[in-house]
Amino acid sequence: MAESELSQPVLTDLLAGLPFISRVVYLRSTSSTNDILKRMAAEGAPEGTLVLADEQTAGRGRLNRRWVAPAGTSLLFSVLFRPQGEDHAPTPPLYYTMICSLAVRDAAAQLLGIPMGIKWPNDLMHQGRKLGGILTEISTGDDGQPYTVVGIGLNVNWDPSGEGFDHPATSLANAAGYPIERGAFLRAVVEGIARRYGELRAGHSPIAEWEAALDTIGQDVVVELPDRRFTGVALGVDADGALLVRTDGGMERVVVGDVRLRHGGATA
Ligand code: BT5
Repeated sequence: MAESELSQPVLTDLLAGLPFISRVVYLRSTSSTNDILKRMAAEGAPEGTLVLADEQTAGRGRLNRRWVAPAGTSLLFSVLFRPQGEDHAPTPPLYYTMICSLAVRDAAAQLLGIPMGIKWPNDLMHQGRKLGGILTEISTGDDGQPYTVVGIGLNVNWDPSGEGFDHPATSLANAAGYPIERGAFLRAVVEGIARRYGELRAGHSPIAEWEAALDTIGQDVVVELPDRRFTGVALGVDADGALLVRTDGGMERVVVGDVRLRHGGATA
């Protein structure tokens, strides 16, 4: 596969006919696709709106960390989930992170034969290196209904290994050994998101599959919270996706935090 240029017509064409996707916006350069889509959502954008940029000047990770990617080398996009007529408790935001992570993992396996793992809660990993990350943000509309913007950043055709990020990093092209056609990969990911979202709406929980894809489970971990840090063994996740860690002092339930494998190992 060869690297390809993205543009508004290319993107519209690529994603045409997919269920769930209602509107597609291509931006050559923008601040952050999450920020743009949140603004559009506040102004009433429909569920299934997707914003993709070739460059972000203020790409964000969690806790206001930076997401860095040279122009044209990556997939940087955000998707709006705004389910109508939910008559049950709102979907936990982490469920959206889960279906998107699993969709990326499937696309990497099916299109490129690359095994990927997921590091709780939002890191996409290959052999202990970070390939991508997900930023899920929830807001409430004027109608009082919550909506969720999920931003996905994937390193595709560049080598981030020398950038000095918090974790060792890699890209799809590094993992595959050849340049990747971004459009084809994007389409496979978005197709997977649409399918998995349909299943979620039909009442199917992604928890079991996501838990099975987590590199973190069964490992000695170091958990870093905003105010403290502890070590233990990651045993699993609960129904909200919170990480359950057994420590010397008992069981900890981690909702927000960073988790590192204690010995730096990884399975995928
Ligand atoms: C994430 O945060 O991993 C979520 C990243 C989400 C980025 C997407 S791009 C489209 C959308 N628009 C946005 O503005 N954001 C989303 P976190 O787990 O907090 O990790 C952030 C950390 O990853 C940084 O502090 C860096 O150390 C590292 N990092 C930054 N850029 C990276 C890259 N390209 N590859 C690997 N690691 C990176």
